Amino acid sequence: MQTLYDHPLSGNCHKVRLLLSMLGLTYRSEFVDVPNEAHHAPWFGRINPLRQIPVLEDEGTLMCDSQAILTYLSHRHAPQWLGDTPETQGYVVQWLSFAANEIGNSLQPARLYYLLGEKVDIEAVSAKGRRVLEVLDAHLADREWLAAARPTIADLACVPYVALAREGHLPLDDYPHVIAWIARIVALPGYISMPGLPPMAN
Ligand SMILES: N[C@@H](CCC(=O)N[C@@H](CS)C(=O)NCC(=O)O)C(=O)O
Repeated sequence: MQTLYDHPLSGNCHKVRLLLSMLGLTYRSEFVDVPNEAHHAPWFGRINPLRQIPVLEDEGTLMCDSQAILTYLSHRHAPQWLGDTPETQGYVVQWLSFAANEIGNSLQPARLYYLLGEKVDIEAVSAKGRRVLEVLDAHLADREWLAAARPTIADLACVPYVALAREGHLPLDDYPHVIAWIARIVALPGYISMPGLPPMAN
């Protein structure tokens, strides 16, 4: 049984929950109360010295970082989620980096500022967030998925904080292609929601 060190409001954890659900993999969720500093306890430092969730524990393997966990799970269980040509595999990594860097430094901290009062330069991260949404909307204007002709882990890595952007006071109304892409992900078999995300399609 795999263990996911997890928090229900974490978009990074949700990337992993989405793939686990879409692959039909069972796991145990170990709640880490990050807003109340549980990740600074000594036991968690032994799980992840960076003191971040998500972490996946799988038969003695500890895997930190949501992008790395998506890659690991796909290699183990469903390589079609990694792209199947050199080009699409490169594009997948490009969008995983975008999720970790551009999204992780804009939409994610904007949300934390409004939800938890985290100290960030809200003007700067909001401007970056709008740029991220513009880039995504333009990219999705003439394609269904970010990196290939089918959904890949690139889509799962990017979607949570994009779909949660409204919680960071960055509404999606001006980004119709992003809205349509989110709807396509919601319609995928195994999609699961979290607070702030669209509910499962009927
Ligand atoms: N690059 C990491 C970022 C993970 C991350 O930012 N996790 C947050 C929760 S969503 C966290 O644990 N924050 C605690 C901290 O950094 O002190 C990933 O993609 O997993």
